[in-house]
Amino acid sequence: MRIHILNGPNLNLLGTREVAIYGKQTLGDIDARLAEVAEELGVEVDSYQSNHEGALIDAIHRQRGRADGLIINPGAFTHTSVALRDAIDAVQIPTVEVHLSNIHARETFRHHSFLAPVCLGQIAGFGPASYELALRALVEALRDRGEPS
Ligand code: CA2
Repeated sequence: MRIHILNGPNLNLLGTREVAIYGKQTLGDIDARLAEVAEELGVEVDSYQSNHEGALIDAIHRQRGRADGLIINPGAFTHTSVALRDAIDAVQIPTVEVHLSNIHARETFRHHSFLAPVCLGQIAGFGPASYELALRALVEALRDRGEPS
């Protein structure tokens, strides 16, 4: 089973600034932990980060016929991008939306996600653990659906 992890704009800066909101871990730290969890679960993971909406859309399209599941932190595109939502809807790959922070407890403009309605679910507010929880939940959901392990 192959899971692809996508990270959107500014998440390459994790661990360097805004540590009070997003924590001290870098994206590399998060990827390293996801690799450990993937090994434990017996699945393959790889990840991609871009600050560009079109590059993220291309990355989603590239996963057609490759990934069994997607985990995406769309960053600020969560709240703006109909195009990312359409890309997820188009490829029909089960997707979990993740956020480090609890977007529902922050500014009103962060409460709405354009992607959530086309995702299996959303995990928000657990810091880097949001990604681990998303990976565990997605693998379990795919196995329940009878995806080959
Ligand atoms: O909580 C999340 O994971 C977010 O997706 C993070 C986005 C924000 O726009 C969403 O509303 C919620 C922002 C990521 C910015 O990351 C930074 C990291 C370090 C320094 C500055 C920004």
